[in-house]
Parts: sequence; C-alpha cells; structure tokens
Amino acid sequence: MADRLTDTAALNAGVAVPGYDRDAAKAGIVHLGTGAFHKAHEAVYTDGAMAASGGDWMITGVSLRSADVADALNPQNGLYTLLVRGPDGVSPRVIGSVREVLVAPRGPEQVIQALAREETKIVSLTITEKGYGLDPRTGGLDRDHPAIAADLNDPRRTVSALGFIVAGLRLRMMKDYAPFTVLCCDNLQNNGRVLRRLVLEFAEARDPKMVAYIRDRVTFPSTMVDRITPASTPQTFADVERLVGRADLAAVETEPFTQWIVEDDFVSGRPDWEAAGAVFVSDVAPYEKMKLRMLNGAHSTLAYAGYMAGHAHVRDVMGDADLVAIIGRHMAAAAATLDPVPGIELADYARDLRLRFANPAIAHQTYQIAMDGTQKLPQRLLEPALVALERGQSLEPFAFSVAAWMRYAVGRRDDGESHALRDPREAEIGAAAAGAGGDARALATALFDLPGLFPARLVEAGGFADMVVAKLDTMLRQGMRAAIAAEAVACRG
Ligand code: CS2
Repeated sequence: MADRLTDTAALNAGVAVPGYDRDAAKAGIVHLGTGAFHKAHEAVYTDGAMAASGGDWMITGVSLRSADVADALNPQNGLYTLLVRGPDGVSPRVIGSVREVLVAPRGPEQVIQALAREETKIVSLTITEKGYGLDPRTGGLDRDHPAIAADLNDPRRTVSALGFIVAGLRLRMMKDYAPFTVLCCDNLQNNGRVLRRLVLEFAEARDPKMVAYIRDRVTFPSTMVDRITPASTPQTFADVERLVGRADLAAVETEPFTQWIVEDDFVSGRPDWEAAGAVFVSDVAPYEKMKLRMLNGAHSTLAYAGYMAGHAHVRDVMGDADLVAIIGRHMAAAAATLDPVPGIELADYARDLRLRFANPAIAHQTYQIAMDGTQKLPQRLLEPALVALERGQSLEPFAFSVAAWMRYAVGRRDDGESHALRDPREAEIGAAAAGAGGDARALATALFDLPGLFPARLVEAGGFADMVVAKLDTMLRQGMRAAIAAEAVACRG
C-alpha cells in the first residue's frame, strides 16, 4: 500500500488540491451525519467557496453512530479524494474543507462544545430521512423513535440530531453568542420547515426555555440537494490510489452532475457557495418537489422493480428497454403533478435524469436505493399520486411503483434468494407479509393498513388499490420480469 494521503505535497500530476490555507481558516460549520453524500456535495461546495472567496468555513464533521468515517478521515487530517466518474473518464480532486470528524457516541460533550463554539455559524445535516424522528401519522415528533426517546428520557446523555441542536443552542444562549443557522440537506419535502417544527417540538418537551429563542432567532432554510453518490467500493480505493499516488481510505466517488438550491436565510452568514455553483432562491419548494418526484420517485421505482428482476445497478436497469419505458412513463407522470418550475423545462430535466442514471461509470446499487422504503415512499410516490388523483391523471405509474415496493417487501426474489428489507419498520412489514401468505390482495391490504403510511384518500379512491393488487398479483404469480414486460407494453401502447 502507498503512503496515506495526509497532505497535498507530491501527489500525482493532474490531481486538483485545495486552493486556500486550511490551517488558517476557522471551522464555521458543524455537519451532523458526515457520510459519502456530504463529502460529495456540501463539503465540495464549501471547498470551492473557500478557494474562491476565503472565509472561516472549515467543517467539523460529526458521526452520530459509527466511527468508520472518523477513523478513515482523521488520520488523513480531514483530506480525502473526490473521484468524479463520467462517461468519458475519471478526475480526482482532493477536498480540504473538512477539518476533523467527531464520533458522537464516543464523546457527546465534545459535539455539544463544537456546536457552542462562537465561530460556529451553520449546523447542517445529512442524517437520512429516518434520522429526524418525524412521525408520518401526525407530521410531528415521533416520541417512540429510539434516539428521540432516549434523549427525552435521559437528558444527561444526548444521542439524536435534534438533541444536539437544542443542547448546542442552549449553551450559546447562556454564553450570549449569536445563534447558528440549521441547514437540512436531506430528501424531505419542505425540509427546513419540517426540521424547524421538529426542533421546536423537541425543545418544548425537553427544554421549554429554549422554545422562544429558537422560534425568534434561529433560521432553517430549505434546500434541494442533488448528486448521485454510490457507496465507495474496493474499486474506488484502488482507482484513487493509482490516480493520486497515495492510499486514501476516505475516498468517495460520484457523478459529474451536482445541484444545490438553497433559500437564502442565514442568521450568521454563510460561505460564498454561489462561487461553487449553488443557486440561492426565495422559495425552494418547486425544485424540491421536482427532484423528489422525478428523480427520487423514478429511482425508487427502478430500484424495487430492477432489484427484484435481478439488476444489481441502476445502469443495468437503464440497459433494460422495458424498464426504460416504465421509467420514462414514470417521469412524465411525476412531471404532470408539478406546477411550472422557474427556469426548468421538465422534459429536458427528465432526459438529463435518464442520461445520469445510465452513466456507465457509476455503479449505484438498486439495493442501496431500496433501503428505508417507508421513509421514502410518501414524498416520492404517494404525494404525487394524490396530486395525480386530484388532477384526474392516470394512477397506473404510481400503482406500479407501489406494487413493486410491496413485492420487494416480501423479502424473497423470484429466484428464491432472500434479502433484508433494511427499513426501520421491517418488523411490522415482515409480520404483514407473513400473514398474507403470498396472496396479492391480502398482502396489499395488510401493507395499506400500516399506520400512517398510505393516505386513505389514495387507497379508497380512483381504483388505486385494485390497480396495485392486479400488478402485485402478476408480480407474485408470473414473476417480476413478466410483470415488467406486461407493464412496458401498457406504457408503449
Ligand atoms: C436515492 C438518492 O438512495 C436513494 O434513495 O434516490 O440517494 C439519490 O441518489 C440522491 O437523492 C441523488 O441526489
């Protein structure tokens, strides 16, 4: 193995390196949930912003659970390689914006101290949909969420993102420091507003003195984030070592495309992210809806159907003409649920998405996208299905997606291989599937009845439930490939 990447001296020719003084810049950002996506997105915009305009915007990362990222990144002084893989080749760039990564379970007090440092101006999050403790039934705080429940029951030890945010703000209030901006970078609709509501509800339950302070002084801009970032593999690390000339155990790979649309509402300043391509708008909602319904909705559809049909990667799905027809129909149906999106032609957006999905250099696993379905279906598929219902549009595309998820939820493929669902509600789903004994209507009914997941208006109206049952029945009796072929005929017809 080559020497580890710990500085940017004597790297191979052609490797881009940070163009600013990392040691001189203070850490203005604390990021909760430092994983591959953050390292391919916000950290890259921040690296570009500091190169263009300077500023004290180094990032202190936090892992809320595992120590893996910290153990890979800290011995490298926070440096890592971003490998951008396009159809025409790869380009390595060393990113310098992360100073260090703290591991919350190893030292929760250290995390709170970082949040309460005077120089901390922004606290951003990528903790995945399930990290927020959002109860889909009420739209409010799920007090049974393991991390939220732990924090509410034992205020001496903080484990959840909400707990850290409130604890950090509390110390700042006591020290009379300015508040920080809380910046949600997860795929939730109205992500800033949802997070604000949850933080306020959490504060009300745990630390009511904080409610007025948060309500009056803290901002929660919404953002739309986009960059396809598969999990790193041994190939990522091998390619980076060859291209950079150093071993990098924290390397990430991603696609060339990147997008960040942000509401400009920062209480204590922000990096010059525009210089790195971020777009600031007064209302992110139209862009969020577009991305959640067209990109993520199509992603989930192709992940369930593709995985069950034996396609390991998104690019393999895009080599299957029947699935391409289904995905094309899905994007058009999702686009028809949207109001006009400023500056974007939705047909062009859909075409670009198909090209991105087909990128032959990116090995994005369908099984990775299939994870956490109960957390993703509502904003990606069920909300737009409700709009389609209101607008009198066909529900067939959404019924196919839901049937594919239900087929996946059985936990066994047509070839007999079984898989873990990897969903926070997998015990409930497993019980529902076991009770149905392979009968499409029984299975669909049991899953429709999961508390808080499917809107009653959708299940009860417009023949939606019957469509799902019919498609699921074909998937169960004839197999996923036959169901895909039949659906493709309907799409083309
Ligand atoms: C994917 C997203 O895993 C998933 O559910 O749909 O992570 C997707 O790759 C990103 O949102 C792209 O920006």
